[in-house]
Amino acid sequence: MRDGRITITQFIIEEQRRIEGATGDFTSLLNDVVTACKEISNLVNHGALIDVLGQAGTENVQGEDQKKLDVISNDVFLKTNEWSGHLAAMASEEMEEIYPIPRQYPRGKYLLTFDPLDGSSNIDVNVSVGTIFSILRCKGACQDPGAGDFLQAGTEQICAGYALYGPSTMMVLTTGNGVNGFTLDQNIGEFILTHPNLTIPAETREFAINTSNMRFWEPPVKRYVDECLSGTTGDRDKDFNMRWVASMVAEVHRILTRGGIFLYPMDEKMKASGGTGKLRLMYEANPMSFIVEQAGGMSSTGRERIMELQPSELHQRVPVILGSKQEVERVVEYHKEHDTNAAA
Ligand code: P6P
Repeated sequence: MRDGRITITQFIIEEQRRIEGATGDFTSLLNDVVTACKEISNLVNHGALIDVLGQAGTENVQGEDQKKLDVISNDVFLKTNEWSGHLAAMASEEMEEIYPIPRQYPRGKYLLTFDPLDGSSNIDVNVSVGTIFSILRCKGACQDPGAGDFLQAGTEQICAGYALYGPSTMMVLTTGNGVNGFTLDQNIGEFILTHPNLTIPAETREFAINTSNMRFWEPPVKRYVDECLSGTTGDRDKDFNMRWVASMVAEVHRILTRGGIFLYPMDEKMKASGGTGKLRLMYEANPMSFIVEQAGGMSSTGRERIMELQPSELHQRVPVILGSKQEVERVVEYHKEHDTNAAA
C-alpha cells in the first residue's frame, strides 16, 4: 500500500504465504470476520442515532438481559460468515445451540466461536466494548457438526482475535506467530497495521479486578490484592494502580499495550451456586489466553493453564487470571501455597 502502510488484508495474505499448503480458505474466512467487525463498529459508532441502544427485551443462554446491539451484532456475524463455504458451524455467547451452516451453502473445515459484543453493559453509557473470536479446525469430517466438535482445548486454536470499539476501532490478531494490532482508517474503511509484534511487559504496577466481590474471594486472591493495595508499605515495595472497565476486551488491550494483570477469579459465591467462574471458556478465556500467551504473557485459572483445559460444554465458565507473566506466576504460586497448606 502507499507510503509503507500495510492493510490487514495484505498482512493476512503475507501470513498465509508462510503456511505450507495454505489454500487461501483461512485467509478468506479471516477477511469475512474482519468485515463483520467493521459493520459492528459502524453500528456501535452510530449508537443512539440509529436506535440500536437499550434492551432487546430478551435473555441469552447465560440468563443475561440482551441489549439490542448484542442481538444485532450476533446476526451480523452469522450473515457475514455463513455463505463463504469455509465454515462447518459457528457458536456464540448469544445462542444456546451451535449454528450449523445452512444447507443452501457449502460447508468447510473451520469452526468459529465468538462473543459478538463483549462488555455490552457498557454500550448504553458509551464506554468501550468489543468483539472476541476464535477459529478452530474440524477434527473430523464435520459434515454434520455438533457442539462436541467445538470442545477442543485452547491449544487447538489456529487463530484468535478481538475488535475493540473504543476512541478508535482496532483489531488485534494472532495465528500463533506473535500478536499484531490494526487501526481502522475510517476514510478508506480498511484496518492498517499500527501495532506490530505487541508484547506484554513482564512486570506491572496495574491490576484489574471487580473489588465489589472482595468478601467472596479465595485467600490467595485476597493475599495478592491486599499486597497490591499495601504498595510500598507492604511486601511488594511498589505502589499499584487499579482499573476496572467491565469490558474484558478493553482490559486485555490495555494489558497488551502497557502491561497489567486482569483477574476474574473463582470465588465462594460462585462455588455456593455450583458455578465454575464468570467468563466463558470457548469465546472469551481461550481466545484471550492465546493472544496473551503469544504476546509473552500468561493465562491461568489460578490452578491450571487455561489453554490446556479440556472443555466439557459449549458455554462453560472458568476463572481467569491473565497478563504480565511475573504477576500471574505470583498469583498461581499463592494458590499452590494455599492449596498445599489446606491439604496438609
Ligand atoms: P462484572 C462483560 O459482561 C464480561 O463478560 C467481561 O467483558 C468483563 O470483564 C466482565 O464480564 C465484567 O463483569 O461482574 O464486573 O460486570
